[in-house]
Amino acid sequence: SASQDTVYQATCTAPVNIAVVKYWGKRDTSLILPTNSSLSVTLSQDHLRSLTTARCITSSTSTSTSPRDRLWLNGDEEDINEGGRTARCLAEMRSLRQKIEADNSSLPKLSSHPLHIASENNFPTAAGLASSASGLSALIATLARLYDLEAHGVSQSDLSRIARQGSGSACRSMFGGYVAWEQGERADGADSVAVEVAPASHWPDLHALILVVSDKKKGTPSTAGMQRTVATSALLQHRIKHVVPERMDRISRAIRERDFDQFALETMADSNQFHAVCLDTVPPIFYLNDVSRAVIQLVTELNRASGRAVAAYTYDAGPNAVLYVQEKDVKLVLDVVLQYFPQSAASFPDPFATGVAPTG
Ligand code: 2P0
Repeated sequence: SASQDTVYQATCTAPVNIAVVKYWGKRDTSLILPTNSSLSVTLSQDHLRSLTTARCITSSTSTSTSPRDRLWLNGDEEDINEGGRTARCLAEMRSLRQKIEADNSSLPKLSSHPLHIASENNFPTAAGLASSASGLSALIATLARLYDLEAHGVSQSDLSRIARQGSGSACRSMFGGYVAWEQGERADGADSVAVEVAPASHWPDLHALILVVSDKKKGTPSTAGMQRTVATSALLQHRIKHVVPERMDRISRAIRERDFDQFALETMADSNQFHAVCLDTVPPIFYLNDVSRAVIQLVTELNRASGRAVAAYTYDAGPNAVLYVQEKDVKLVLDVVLQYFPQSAASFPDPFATGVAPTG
């Protein structure tokens, strides 16, 4: 057959996203269904992205007796655990391809061959940024291209549903710009998908500054931390019922209207509440450190003295700050930050990585 000597290969990239309304809590840990909707800004791929290549091994002369899927992350081979998240994503993608092959007998039977996948990030792990979102998103985008799924009616939202099962926040990296992950109501997760709130071109004036406060690995992994919060925090129940739904509406409107003051207000309030929920967990989870808190005070004082929102801070499951800033204020904010936190080569080898947000 012709496929014997044909190499099927695809390469895609996917961006990092930083949530302004935080995802924290699952109602279904297996399907990765969240307890609340979330919303993120996609960062430019010039600075931060995952790049993934997938190859379908169709050779009939393979020396391996039981050919299997293989995965390399930043050059090192990783196990694909049976029943794990990666295995699940691969199975979902194969099953979509299988349906298309069943309806189009002329298509090569890629779904029955093993995959070799290599993925790398263009940002150092020292940046302290979660790479699971861009990594899992790049995996799904690459397999979708290899399997030619979009030409056969599979949408970005369909793909986000699969990326979600790799890592919750990954579903939001399937789009550029401003992206909501709608929590959905169904038990099977069919309506728990990412949707575009606005494309990157809608508000290109917004920049993200990443302040690396510490390059140490965080204490409590997100997956375990959020389950402890679901099990123990009364504040989380208040947040998901009475805070997030209205905040999703207000911040979506602020983005549509390019209202930076409102965007900043909601972003900082949501970061604060996420970390309050962590503190309300038993035993408590601490992600912010003294430097994180000093940055919060500095931004608060800068905004107060300016009589308007100049910068909006947000923190994920670690001490590093992301500041959202309008283009006209980038220089001012960097100057002020560097004045109060002079770079010290000894303690911070690469203290400031700046990303321009957002782009598709
Ligand atoms: C977010 N974080 O919305 C929140 C804010 C961290 C703080 O999504 O278990 O790696 O793989 O679904 O997506 C980190 O959690 O967790 C996260 P899993 P994930 O960006």
